Amino acid sequence: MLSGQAVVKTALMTETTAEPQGPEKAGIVSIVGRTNVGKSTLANHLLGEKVSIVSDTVQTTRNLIRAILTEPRGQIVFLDTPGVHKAKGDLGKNLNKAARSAIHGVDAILLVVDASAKPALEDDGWFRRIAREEVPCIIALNKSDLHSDRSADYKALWQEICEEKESGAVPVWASVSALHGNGMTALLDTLFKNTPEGPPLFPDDILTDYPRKLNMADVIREKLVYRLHSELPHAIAVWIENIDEQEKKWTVDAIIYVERHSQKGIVIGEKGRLLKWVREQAEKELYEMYGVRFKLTLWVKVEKNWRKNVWMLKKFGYA
Ligand SMILES: Nc1nc2c(ncn2[C@@H]2O[C@H](COP(=O)(O)OP(=O)(O)OP(=O)(O)O)[C@@H](O)[C@H]2O)c(=O)[nH]1
Ligand SMILES: [Mg+2]
Repeated sequence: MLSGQAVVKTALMTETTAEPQGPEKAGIVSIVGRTNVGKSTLANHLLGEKVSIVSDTVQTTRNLIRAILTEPRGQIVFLDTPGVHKAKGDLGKNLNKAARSAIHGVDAILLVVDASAKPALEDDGWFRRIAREEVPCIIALNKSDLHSDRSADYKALWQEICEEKESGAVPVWASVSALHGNGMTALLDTLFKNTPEGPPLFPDDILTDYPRKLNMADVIREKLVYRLHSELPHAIAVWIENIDEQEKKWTVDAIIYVERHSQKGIVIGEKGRLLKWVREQAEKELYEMYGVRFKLTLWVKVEKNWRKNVWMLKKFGYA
């Protein structure tokens, strides 16, 4: 539950190796990489709680989301970022820019790659970007549960780029499966080793400072994206218009923005079936997250070219 921390902490403490308690530690770790490599899945697993939505569509994450892990040995504030990909429009370009600048002013960089596939152009870009960074870099070779292991290709690429850039940077390589949780203990130990001394940055009972309205909108978008294909997931934005918090039930009005009338029909589905499924799934997940029943009302609105409209992008926090 996002508001109830006790469960989360117990789960995490059994998973991590107990270290003798030393001085207080606190730091910010930026989780970066190309789109779809599993950054949000990893952030959620490191935290033991879902704070960031996940899908197999590109640029699922559209905002910078802080995932705050507090343990007896210290606090790490993970920054989940949008995945970089070849962007055509303003939305994609803005998200790429936000992700690229998220490596500045942090204590360590956690670059995630999909080690089950060959390095892509965007991986090359990230390697070049971090090769001369002064902060510690950890490269998570994710999706280790899948059979094809291309880790050696990533290590060779790193070598090549460092030679070209005359950099002696040596990252820590960590083989993980964010989906199944393999390699998490070792990864967390490495991250805490690279965390500077200092008092916590957030109170110890906070998992994220991501605004509730944005989180609720993301949960609805995640369910939509799960059912929609092709270009449609990119043409969708969700906005929470109103929340009425009663003790036993929260009544929420949400607007689903699409760009064309034809898309509106697809989102609603035959006899409203798709929208009904989305509503039910989102209500269920929000109940699990917030521990209170939800009554969602979903409206679908056409907003032509919202992805090019700077005001709309600002409204959603995408610019
Ligand atoms: N097999 C396998 N799949 C994974 C693993 N980690 C993530 N995935 C899947 O990869 C897809 C993308 O995961 P996300 O966590 O949304 O990836 P992301 O890097 O945050 O993507 P963007 O937000 O678009 O940048 C989802 O279908 C995940 O279930 C893993 O360790 N193994
Ligand atoms: Mg993501």
